[in-house]
Order: sequence, then structure tokens, then C-alpha cells
Amino acid sequence: MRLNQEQLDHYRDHGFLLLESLLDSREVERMREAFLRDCEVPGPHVVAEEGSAEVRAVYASHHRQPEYAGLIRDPRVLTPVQQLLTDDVYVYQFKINAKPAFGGDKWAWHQDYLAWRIADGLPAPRQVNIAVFLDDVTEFNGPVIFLPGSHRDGLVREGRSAEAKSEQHLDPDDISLTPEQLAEHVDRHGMVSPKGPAGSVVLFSPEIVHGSAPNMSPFARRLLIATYNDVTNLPRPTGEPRPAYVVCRDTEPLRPLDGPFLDAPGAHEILAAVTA
Ligand code: HL5
Ligand code: SIN
Ligand code: MN
Repeated sequence: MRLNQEQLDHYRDHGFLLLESLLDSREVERMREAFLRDCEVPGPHVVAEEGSAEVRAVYASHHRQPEYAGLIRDPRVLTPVQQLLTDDVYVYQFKINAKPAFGGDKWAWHQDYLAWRIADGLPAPRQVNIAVFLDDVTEFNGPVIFLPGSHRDGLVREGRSAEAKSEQHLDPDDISLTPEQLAEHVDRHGMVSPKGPAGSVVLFSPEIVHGSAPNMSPFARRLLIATYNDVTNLPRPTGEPRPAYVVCRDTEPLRPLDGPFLDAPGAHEILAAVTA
């Protein structure tokens, strides 16, 4: 449940950490079912691929689906996040990037914290992302590529582009690194793309440079990303705050369940209450 010193050092040095097969196949199956169910709920939280009806991303599924309300409280993910950040954390953002087979588009090279500073006035990069593989991730289906160590360089870019790719969320296209910036950082840091079976989890820093290629394979690459924030680091938007599906409002510190999210005692009651 707890990360060992070697794992903590790896995250601090590289800005990410892969936990292979952290969740089992039954849990993966239940999370996939929850995703299919959630895709049927219409609303602005569902982002389509450009010029197509296919799902690019779905936000805030943990508000609607008990499996995800459980997952974010599961000690296997919450405890490592608390070790890396602080005891009192909440989920700032929750999304599933669907990367459908035969055409899921790229996610441009970017640093998350720039988006959240610009869009939400988030004071500091006091977040940890957990990325859960809902499908096997291979070299073929558009894995996330990280520039290891780039989380220690500060923000590479300052503002966002004048044109917004999407009205629903801030797409990485709007804050992407220039080719020169990317080349220079790759020169210094190289690139890695953690791969593994469905159920694997990657913890990653809000400051690490990352992106992913389009998916031309016949295999979907559904990736769930929950971003935890320190409760003492709440957003301070300068204008109208963004919608609750993209910036969650419940900032109560999360407490770990007493076991895995499908089976923990009392989980059903907690999860029914939060997704009611
Ligand atoms: N889509 C997110 C948001 O907050 C930002 C991106 O990967 C995170 C850059 O709108
Ligand atoms: C992201 O940075 O949120 C997207 C990465 C991906 O889904 O490939
Ligand atoms: Mn990102």
C-alpha cells in the first residue's frame, strides 16, 4: 500500500512512477462497465473528437459512478498520493481520455500546471496525478510519453494561445510547447512511455512535460486521470470559475477506504451517498 523509499525517490527524480498491475482484472472490468454507463450520460462533461461523434474525454465520472467514487478513496492510490503530497488532499479534476481505436487524436506536449494556473488561478503545483490504464497500454495505441526530470525545470511556456480548441476544457493544444522547446527538453531529458497491462497505474507530476500520439491501432487506449490537490492550495479564479465537472468543488479531505474499492466494508454506503 505504501510506496517504499526507492519508489519515492523515483517519483521525485523522474516526475512519474509506474505501478504495474496495481488493480486486478475484475476491478478493470467494473471500471470499464462504469465508463460505458457514464458515456450514456449526456452533457458538457463529454468532449468529442474534432469532427467526429467519438468520445475524446469524459469529465467527473466520480460524481456519477460509484466505482470511481470508490477508486479515488482506495488506499492503493490515495495512500501513495498522501505520501507524495500531504495527508489532506481532494480530487481537483477527474477525467477519462478515451483515445478510441482507429483515430483517437493526439494530446499535445504540455505541462498540466500551466493549464490550471491560467484557467483556475491554482496557486502552486501541489498536485499528484494518478493515471489508471483501463486498457493494456502498448507502443501501438498512443501511450503517454513523459520527459523524465522535466518537472524540475519550472514552466516552459507562459500563456495560452488566443484560439481555444475546445469550449469545454483547456485542451493541451492551447498550451503546447513549441517544436524548439520540445527538442531542447528532449535533448536534456529523453523520453519514456510507461506501458503495461490494464489495471496498471502511473503517478505523475503536474509539472512534467508529457503528450501522446494519435491512435491508429485497432485497440482503444482509455486512460483515467484523477488529479489530487492539497486542500490548502485551492484555486483562486480571477473571473467566473470553470464548471464543476472540470474543477471539482468538494474540497473535503479524502479518507482511505478500509480495503479495495469494490469490497471495502462500508464502501457501498459511502459511494451511494457521494454519487446520489
Ligand atoms: N484539460 C485540462 C483542463 O483542466 C488541462 C489539461 O491534461 C490536463 C492540460 O481543462
Ligand atoms: C493528458 O495530458 O491529460 C492527456 C494525456 C493522454 O491522455 O494521452
Ligand atoms: Mn496533461
